[in-house]
Amino acid sequence: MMIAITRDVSASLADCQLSFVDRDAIDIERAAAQHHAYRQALESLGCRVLSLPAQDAMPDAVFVEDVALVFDEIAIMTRPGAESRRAEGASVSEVLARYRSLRAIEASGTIDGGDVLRVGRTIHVGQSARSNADGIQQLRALVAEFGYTVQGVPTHECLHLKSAVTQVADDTLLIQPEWVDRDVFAGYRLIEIDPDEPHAANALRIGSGVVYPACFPRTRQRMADAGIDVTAVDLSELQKAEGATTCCSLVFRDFSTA
Ligand code: CIR
Repeated sequence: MMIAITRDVSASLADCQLSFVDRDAIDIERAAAQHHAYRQALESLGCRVLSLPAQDAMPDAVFVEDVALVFDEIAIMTRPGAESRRAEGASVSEVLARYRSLRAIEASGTIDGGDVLRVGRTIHVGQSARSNADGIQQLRALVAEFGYTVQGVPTHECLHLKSAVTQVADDTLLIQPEWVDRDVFAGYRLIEIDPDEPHAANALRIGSGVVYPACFPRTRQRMADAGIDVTAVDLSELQKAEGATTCCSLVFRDFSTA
């Protein structure tokens, strides 16, 4: 059984952090409806979805991916790079503590979960404005005993590593080569996004399927052509807050029901 931790959309989402997209009016009711459909997509792919109540004082709290890293062996509470987001983790850690032994990134390290892409025993970490060298070194030390290798990866013109590259099948990554060097991922089968859809590299893999924004039909077709089963969801309002599919959940295996 897979668990997906999510959190309802904050009424204050319009006050979110923005780095690489221009501020545009966000329809909160529509964002909440899209988030509901996203949760249903996770359920349709076999997740048990846990919904935390909205945190209206924290505009970006819907993006739960950034506050924790969940591995099979442990979970690590991150220290998000944006100071406004540092209080978001407390309620998530209460839930995660039921499933994993918890560790934490300490000051002055910073990591955003959106920068962390684990593929097998390799953990790629974006060297972005949100994740610093101290955070990456702390992560390396925390996971070494479990046999993971941690590799820093420079990113350009995007918020997080997973804005630029995500895993869509066992050996296959979806990549935006203008935002991350594709040579770093030369050992994998790579699907490039369609150049007309620059934000199209963020896909959420669950089991043998992928949850994916409806607004990138060309890249979706590339995945379909590669045999990948894609569930499309409309996330337009969350995308205005610079979030997309991976960032709205923390998905992990529940060993207590395995
Ligand atoms: C932020 O700038 O932190 C939020 N507005 C968006 C976070 C998106 N997180 C993610 O993709 N992992």
